[in-house]
This record gives sequence, structure tokens and C-alpha cells, in this order.
Amino acid sequence: MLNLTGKKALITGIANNRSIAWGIAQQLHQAGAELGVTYLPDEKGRFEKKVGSLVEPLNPSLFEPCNVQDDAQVDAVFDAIASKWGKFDILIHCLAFANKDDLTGEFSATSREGFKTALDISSYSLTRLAKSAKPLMNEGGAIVTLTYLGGVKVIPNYNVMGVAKSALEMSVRYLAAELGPQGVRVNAISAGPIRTLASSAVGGILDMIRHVEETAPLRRTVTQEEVGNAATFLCSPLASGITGQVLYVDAGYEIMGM
Ligand code: NAD
Ligand code: 0WE
Repeated sequence: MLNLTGKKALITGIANNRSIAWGIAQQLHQAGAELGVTYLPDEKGRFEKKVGSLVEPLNPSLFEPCNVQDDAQVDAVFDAIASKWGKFDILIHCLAFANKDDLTGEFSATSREGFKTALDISSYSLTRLAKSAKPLMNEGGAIVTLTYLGGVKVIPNYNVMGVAKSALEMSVRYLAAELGPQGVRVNAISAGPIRTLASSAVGGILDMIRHVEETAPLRRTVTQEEVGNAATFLCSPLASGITGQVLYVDAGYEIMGM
């Protein structure tokens, strides 16, 4: 069992009990980390209530709204960290969004606005969070983001999200090079398809999951818990020599050519 006692971890991207971020939060908590959680605020406060009661058993010492498109909200999160924690150790970036229209049909039909939205929320947000996190992160700290094979290979309908994940993966390398000298590592986990709020809204996800179950070396998909374990490893001293990498947690699917 990994021991992250005394480490402070900020986790973004929990929407419900199927979220990959929830799998990561549970594993980090189990390893002894102290958690801070952000949620996407909505007008009716539904997410605040839902995510709030979900994470309650993990006793987060911070629970803050954060729409990553809003600089003021991002600043407020790190102001809260500075006053509550001073410094912290772990940042989990586990969010993405593209307009639904842009996740189907011809890629060339992607609008300028749709492209901007997908890249802003799904790629730029990592750099924006890293910018604020940088002065507050302890030596030995780690940043982990979530990516998908669609950022490297063409996956039908992933479309503009593939471009966004490609930009995200390259951002990991630039951030790793910049933060390395202060002892902060930056890595990505490329997860295989998992049924979550985001993926379930995508047409044909069940067929894709069946394809992975038939093709991947392990003949199955991966779980949120397995992704959580890999994230905990990447955030731990066991991964002290690893930065700038994309770790595939996909039951081996990525190695297959046929
Ligand atoms: P999810 O719907 O549970 O999580 C997506 C999160 O993004 C939600 O919590 C949502 O609130 C948040 N979000 C969206 N727009 C935001 C904004 N403007 N500001 C702040 N937060 C915002 O789905 P998930 O599948 O757990 O997705 C988490 C990450 O995992 C994403 O980066 C996704 O691309 C990646 N991923 C998912 C799969 C999969 O098959 N589910 C596979 C590989 C990678
Ligand atoms: O990154 C993702 C999901 C990203 C996503 C999903 C949605 C659905 C609802 C981003 N934005 C939205 N916007 C919405 O309105 N995954 C890796 C899961 C996923 O999404 C796909 C996939 C897989 C796998 C889309 C097309 C093809 C495969």
C-alpha cells in the first residue's frame, strides 16, 4: 500500500460516483492524502449538493467551485489553498468538454467556437491550473491529467476532442520540462474507455467498450479504481523518476495493430 500521509491533493473533475476523478479521489484518500475538491458550479447548485455529499466521507479540507473557463474562479481556488494549506503536493486534472455536435459527424464541420471551447476546457485548463499551482507546490509534488488514445490515433467521432487531447499531451511535456527543476513532476494517464457521465453521452460508446473487450490483451476494459491506483502511483515517491510521460491504463489495447 502506498503511503501519501501528510500530502495535500487538489482534485478536479468529480461529477458523480462514476467519474474517473472519484476513483482517483478514493485511492488518494486510502493512501492517506488530505483532499481538496473542486466542482463545476451550475445555476441550481445541483453539482455542489451532489458532489458535496459524495465526497463528504473523504473529509475534504477544501470544497470549492471551479469552472476552468473563469480565471476568477481558478484564482479563488488557489487563494483558498494558499490560506488553508499554504503549500500543497498533488494536482489532479480530470476534466474535458466539447459541444455534443462536435463529437459526431465530419471533423471538418467543427466550428471556430466549438474548437475554442474544446481546447479551452480540455487542454488550456491544465496550463492555467499549473500556472497558479506552480508557486504553491512542494518539491516532490506531482500533477496528473487524463487523456485518451483519440489524441494520438483517429477514433471515429472523437473529432475535436482528439485535437484537444493531443494539445493536452504536449502541454504535459512542456509543463514537465518547466516544473522539473523545482522537483514537480507532470504526467498523463491515457485511460481506456470507461462508462462515465461524459462517455455515456456519446453515441456508440457501448459498441466501443465491446470492441475493447474483444481486442485488448486483457480482454476487458479498465475500472475507475485501476486508473485511481495508477494516478496514486504517479503521485507517489515510487514514480520519482517519471515525468513528462503518458501512461496507458487501457488493458493493453494501445499496443494492438489488428
Ligand atoms: P465525467 O463526466 O465524470 O468528468 C468530466 C468532468 O469535467 C465533470 O466533473 C465536469 O464537471 C468537468 N467539467 C466539464 N467542463 C468543465 C469546466 N468548464 N470547468 C470545470 N470542470 C468541467 O467523465 P470522465 O469520463 O470521468 O472524464 C474525466 C476525464 O477522463 C476527462 O479528461 C476525459 O477526457 C478523460 N477520459 C475519459 C475516458 C472515458 O472513457 N470515460 C477515457 C479516457 C480519458
Ligand atoms: O474524453 C472523453 C469524453 C469527452 C467528452 C464527452 C462529452 C459528452 C457530452 C467531452 N465533451 C462532451 N460533451 C458532451 O456534451 N472520453 C475519452 C470518452 C469518449 O468520448 C468519445 C469516445 C470516448 C471513448 C467520443 C467519441 C468517440 C469515443
